[in-house]
Amino acid sequence: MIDVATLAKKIRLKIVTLCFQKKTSHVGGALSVADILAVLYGKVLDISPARIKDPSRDRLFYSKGHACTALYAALDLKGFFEPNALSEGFTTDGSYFTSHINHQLPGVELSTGSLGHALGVACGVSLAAKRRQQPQSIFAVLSDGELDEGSNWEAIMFAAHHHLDNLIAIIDYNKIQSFGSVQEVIGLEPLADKFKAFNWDVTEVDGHCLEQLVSTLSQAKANRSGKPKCVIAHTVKGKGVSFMENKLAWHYKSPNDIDFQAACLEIEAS
Ligand SMILES: Cc1ncc(C[n+]2csc(CCOP(=O)(O)OP(=O)(O)O)c2C)c(N)n1
Ligand SMILES: [Mg+2]
Repeated sequence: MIDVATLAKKIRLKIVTLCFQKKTSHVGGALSVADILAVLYGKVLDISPARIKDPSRDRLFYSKGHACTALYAALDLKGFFEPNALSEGFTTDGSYFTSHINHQLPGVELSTGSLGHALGVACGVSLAAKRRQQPQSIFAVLSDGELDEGSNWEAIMFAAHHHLDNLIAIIDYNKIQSFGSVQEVIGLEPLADKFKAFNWDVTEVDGHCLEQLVSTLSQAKANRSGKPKCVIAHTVKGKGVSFMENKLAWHYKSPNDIDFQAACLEIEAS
């Protein structure tokens, strides 16, 4: 089986390749979440293409649908798609590989892109699973800028009220949104205290340390303490490509020939 570090590297290579070939955006937010998805799909989630219809499998709700290349890459590497379907279909007219994730694809639970919706849906699914006494865990991956949406805070209250301890929210806290830093647009701090005040269990991790991610996410999955769990993953937008790291421009910019060659060399050498 492919190890998590190799999976993360392959996810990054696929992200930059898709964004280069199809001239699409959101490469920075896709690279920041690559390690989180590698750990989830490589070690933590009880999901496989063969078990898509199994009601007791885990669920991942990916709220930052604009950063679709990261999720598409992870699912592709885990065998959810036919060979070449992603590379040929991505953003092609009539294809389900749309530039914001699409639930018509195997492994994608919810079409997202309009930010602020996946956590609420994940809450409903978590509540249903508890009422049916199903064993699985429900994960929701959110971006930081997305927390400006009030719908998230309704979901955060709802989850604690219903003791949804089968729910794990992961915040990709890369500190940058589309037109400015999180701090400039709407500051989130003290973010951990906010979740704690809403009666969630909170853990903060380095979102690029694979060992920390494996142990934190596995523990969050195992711990059924009566509270929903939030993992605040401190990340770097553009992580893995030095000239994209912490650069606002790479929210929307698409790599040109030179950027693409340089990015691949760096990722391959990492
Ligand atoms: C409801 C809604 N408002 C605005 C947008 C436009 N938009 C696309 S990405 C984005 C913010 C990106 O920043 P962040 O949420 O932090 O994502 P990341 O840094 O992970 O890319 C915005 C405002 C949107 N997709 N949905
Ligand atoms: Mg962000």
